[in-house]
Amino acid sequence: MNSNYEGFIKLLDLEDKDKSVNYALELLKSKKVTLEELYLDFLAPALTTFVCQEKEKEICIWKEHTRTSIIRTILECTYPFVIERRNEIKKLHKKVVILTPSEEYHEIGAIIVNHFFMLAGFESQYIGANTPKNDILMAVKAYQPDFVAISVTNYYNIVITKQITDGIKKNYPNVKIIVGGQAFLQHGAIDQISHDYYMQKASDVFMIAKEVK
Ligand code: B12
Repeated sequence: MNSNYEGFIKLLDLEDKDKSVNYALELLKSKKVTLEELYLDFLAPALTTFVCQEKEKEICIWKEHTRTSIIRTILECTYPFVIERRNEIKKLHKKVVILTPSEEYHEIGAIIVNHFFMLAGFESQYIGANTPKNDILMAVKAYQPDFVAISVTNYYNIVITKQITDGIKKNYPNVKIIVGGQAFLQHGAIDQISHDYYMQKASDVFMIAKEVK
């Protein structure tokens, strides 16, 4: 574990947004952590390992929302660092569209994956959370991506994800589908979905970059 993680979590536990944001950005500016480390070793675990104290059960939901809002702000603030890195790397001339399906509001993972695609040299576009099937198909038609990456967290969204991936395969058979997210940790979930790549780690997108180089 990075030694700065503890300091970061202490600020988050205090719900001190200003200090948490400054702390994270300072780690990046001073090159104490890379973007990849900030995303995977700080921001992601700060959410996935968040547990509510027994005595705070009644205020648990808003505490989770507050933390998510702080992490979301930090994530968006890292965008200039992503642009800077992207300008230094070789472009792959491959387009990716990233989204979460309708009723899927968990989007921090999808945004992180979008940044990873950019860092790997893809022309990457995050088109949002809770995206209806028809809007996804219209986006594929308009944007003509080489890949569509879908992030699914809730297992009950596997049904709509199947309809979306079947629709993409039927209408745009050359578009490769990448799926990932916590919903696929459920036994059998991935077997229901038309896909070309199943990846659990955001950093796995670098493997696709190697393939298309
Ligand atoms: C924050 C949060 C929310 C926020 C989301 C805000 C937002 N703007 O995103 C809000 C408050 C909206 C929310 C709502 C709900 N949530 Co919630 N939420 C969380 C929490 C605490 C963190 C999620 C998160 O952002 N993690 C951090 C990211 C970075 O991790 P990640 O998504 O796993 O992504 C990583 C990898 O999976 C991977 N990845 C993800 N997608 C993809 C895609 C590709 C292509 C690739 C390559 C990789 C990849 O890369 C990422 C980086 O490592 C989790 C707890 C947990 N254990 O995760 C619960 C959790 C996900 N929520 C849960 C539930 C049940 C709900 C609600 C149903 C609660 C309710 N009763 O209302 C609603 C559902 C809303 C909906 N319809 O979607 C459950 C899900 C259980 C399940 N799997 O079915 C969890 C696990 C909590 C729990 N332990 O019960 N939630």
